[in-house]
Amino acid sequence: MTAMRSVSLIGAPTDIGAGARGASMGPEALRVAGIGPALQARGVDVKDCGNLSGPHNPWLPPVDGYRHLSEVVAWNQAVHDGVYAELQAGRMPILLGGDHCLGIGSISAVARHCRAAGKKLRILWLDAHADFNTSALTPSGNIHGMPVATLCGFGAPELVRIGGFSEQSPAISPKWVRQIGIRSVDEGERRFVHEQELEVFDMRYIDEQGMRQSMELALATMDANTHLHVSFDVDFLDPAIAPGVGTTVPGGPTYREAQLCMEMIADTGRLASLDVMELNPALDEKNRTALLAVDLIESLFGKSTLMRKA
Ligand code: HAR
Ligand code: MN
Ligand code: MN
Ligand code: MN
Repeated sequence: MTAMRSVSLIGAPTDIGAGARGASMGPEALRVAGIGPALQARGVDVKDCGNLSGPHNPWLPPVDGYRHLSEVVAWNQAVHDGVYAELQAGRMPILLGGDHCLGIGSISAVARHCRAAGKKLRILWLDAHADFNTSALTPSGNIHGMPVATLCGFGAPELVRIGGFSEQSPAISPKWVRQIGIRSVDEGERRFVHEQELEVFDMRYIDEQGMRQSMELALATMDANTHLHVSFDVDFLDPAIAPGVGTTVPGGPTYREAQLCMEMIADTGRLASLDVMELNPALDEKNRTALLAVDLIESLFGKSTLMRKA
């Protein structure tokens, strides 16, 4: 990596799509854990854009399979505009969530940018969950369980169309997505994942083949023209090391597995945008989950124990 990278931190302090309150405090917890200085130490030029704003969380039950749909639309439009502006300025956006419904705004902006620039897009979805529900399939109505399906064109029209996309021409194709660490998928969601042929490296696969083999396959088919987007849901990590999330699922990657995952992404040199989502300081212990997230992001930006040959 020769060119100095320019990163823009964009805070999205909301839990509007989640089933538990508190992810709205995620951006500040990541700043307190030192995300800015950690990136600067990697030789990155860091600009903190501050926080976006949007409607408060009214904490209401779902309507027609969606909780807080109009508020989720408003927040995602704000995220889309914020992320798109930084990409157009030639900077790498890092979205500080906020719950994972905001992946819709972030990734639609990245897709719009790639479409205009003629770039190939690959999305690595690091998560305990597939986030591939629709309003008909969801057991909860929480839109943070729906971003991947929505981006693929299966979602509320107001969300599918953010960034000028449509049901006929959605932001992304399921073929561009690789999911890692999955271990909680709802019944109807599972069928839909198979039907749409999402490429999933679930925990069973990682147990059997190892993180190295999983990441080698997930990172294959990238070339010099690829924009790699990483959507990092902090609940990807095992709850023993990362308790500060709203929906913990046992049996996630260990500290070493997560480090290897990040290091292998860094080695590609293709990382061009990032979401850090679902961190919930209200459920954390002395900010340890935020500190761990920052540690892993350092690895994502090339920090390794020993100097490597160029
Ligand atoms: N699958 C469940 C649902 O749709 C839980 C989704 C939880 N999602 C997140 N993001 N925490 O991955 O309700
Ligand atoms: Mn998620
Ligand atoms: Mn999750
Ligand atoms: Mn590290």
